[in-house]
Amino acid sequence: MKTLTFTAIALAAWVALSAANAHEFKVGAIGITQPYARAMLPGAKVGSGYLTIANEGDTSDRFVGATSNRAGSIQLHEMKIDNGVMVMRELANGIPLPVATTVQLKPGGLHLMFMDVRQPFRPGEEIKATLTFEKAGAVDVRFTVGPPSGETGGSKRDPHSPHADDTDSKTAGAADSGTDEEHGQ
Ligand SMILES: [Cu+2]
Repeated sequence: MKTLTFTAIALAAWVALSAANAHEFKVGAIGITQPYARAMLPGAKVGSGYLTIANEGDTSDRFVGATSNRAGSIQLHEMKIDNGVMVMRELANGIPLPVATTVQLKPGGLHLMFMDVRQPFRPGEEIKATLTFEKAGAVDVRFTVGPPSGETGGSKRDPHSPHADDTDSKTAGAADSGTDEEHGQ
């Protein structure tokens, strides 16, 4: 009797745990967890989005693109340190998803770039988007809008707003720097 109760509790706990770990979105062998985007400043035209992609299939796949009614286009970007300088580039060939790997798009690394955004993302909003994978196909997801950049600290030098420092110094550090977030290459 005691054992049975224990088993029931363990099972309940396990079910709760697997629900928490479950992928929020799935297409074929591709599981997508926790898509989130950053809130944007008023007037900003470019927003960034992040998510975790797991390939649980037995063939490699590739994340090739995304679309959203909230953006003119969405680019796949990579940010990395090159010769001590943070640089960003568009990944025209998409992001490879080898067999049995999980790829994280996160601040400071791979990310989605929402271009030509007409209505800046606000905290708490959900941004609908469609992600496309070379083999698995397309899947609709929702990006939850979290706080603006800097939530983990250390993002002061985000190259998405390369002119932020200039703007700040010219306007003597006004609260709303209204960066135009120029996004060359
Ligand atoms: Cu970018």
